[in-house]
Amino acid sequence: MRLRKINIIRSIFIFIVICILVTNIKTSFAQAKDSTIASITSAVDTAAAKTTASSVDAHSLASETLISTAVDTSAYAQTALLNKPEVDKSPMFKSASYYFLLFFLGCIFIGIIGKILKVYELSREMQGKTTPFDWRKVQGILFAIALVFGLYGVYWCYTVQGPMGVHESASVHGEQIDFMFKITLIITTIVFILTHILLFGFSFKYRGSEKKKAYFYPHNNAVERIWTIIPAIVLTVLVLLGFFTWRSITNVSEADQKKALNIEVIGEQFKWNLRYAGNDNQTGMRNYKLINPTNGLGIDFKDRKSWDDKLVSEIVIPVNHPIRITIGSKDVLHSFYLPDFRVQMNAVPGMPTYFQFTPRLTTQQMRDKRNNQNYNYTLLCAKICGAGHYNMQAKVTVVSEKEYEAWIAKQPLFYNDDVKKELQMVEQKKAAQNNKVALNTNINR
Ligand SMILES: [Cu+2]
Repeated sequence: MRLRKINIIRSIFIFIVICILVTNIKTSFAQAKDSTIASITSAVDTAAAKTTASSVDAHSLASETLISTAVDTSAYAQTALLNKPEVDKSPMFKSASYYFLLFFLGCIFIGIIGKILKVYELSREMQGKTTPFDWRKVQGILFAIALVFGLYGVYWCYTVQGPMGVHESASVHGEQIDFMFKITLIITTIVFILTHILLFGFSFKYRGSEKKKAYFYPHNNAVERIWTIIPAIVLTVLVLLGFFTWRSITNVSEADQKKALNIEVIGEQFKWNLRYAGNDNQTGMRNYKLINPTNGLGIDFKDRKSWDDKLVSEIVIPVNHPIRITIGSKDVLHSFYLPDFRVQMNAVPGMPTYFQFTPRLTTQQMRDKRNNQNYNYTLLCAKICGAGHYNMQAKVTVVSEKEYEAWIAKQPLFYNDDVKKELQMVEQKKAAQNNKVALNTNINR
């Protein structure tokens, strides 16, 4: 009975493996086909780009490292096509079943080696010879190797990956967040190194052998206290530090809110809509029912506050001036993310969120600090919101107060005569349609 059960389970398992194999082969074929098509297309595109590139000043386009919002997406696509011929990366992306199979094959390989060694040992035992492998010794040595590799890994992360990590914060509150990160990193590094040495070092030093006998040591209250109380204190300190830091960043008094420059940022698949509040420093109301091709954000123009609002394609903000961002979304969850300023807040449909921060370094100052005259601050989306998520970005420039004033004065009002006319036409159309419907229903009665 038991044997039958095992046989059934084995057959089901083999069936699943065969199914995965078949699907994997199919997807591999499809990928191969896609990559051939992609490489042909990219080859054709590159050839076309080469012919047109001579007429375009390619150098000036290359210096444009970031093009903001979907308004410029088509231009961006063209720029990318002209300057950077698409590298065919399709063979790099494999399906999940590929990695599952790879793991499965690895396990089988290790299993087979193990079985061969076992058979070898058994045959030696049958011949009355001792086994050549002392597994306890082998495992002890493996622990020692893990100890050395683990410690080298820490060194490698700090020396190679460290410099690639986050650089100086460009906002005032960002320094508090960086301090928290550093404290957490120092504590966790010390704990990791100590526990790593103890865990693997002891496993190596006290590895089993014929000569040693283990000492039975089931419990020690003092040790239990030490490894419970110390982590509890450390974690409490870290959590409280995080809690108070976050409160100090997000709990802004009403007086301080009034001092800030108001900007509204609305996420949409796949662009950021940016609205400046104008002279009154208050953005007008929005209503999703008012959304139409002319009024993509559904701004309510009955609200006078909206009359001086300005829709722009990039964020320009004055240095050392508090900025208050009202964040929203038209469709799915997005996340307003300014890595340089340590600002991140979800953009939630139907629920405005806020983030107030003060930039402390202008774009030029950051360029000088980073020794890169092409560096730009960037607004990104930190939620995987769909296929075009990667391109949901906008340029952010921090300038002096004077430069900001000059820039904002140049930006046109959204509620201009053309928009007024278009909106009037939309209203008239709606009214005419409503009248028609009312007339039809009356006739039908
Ligand atoms: Cu997004």
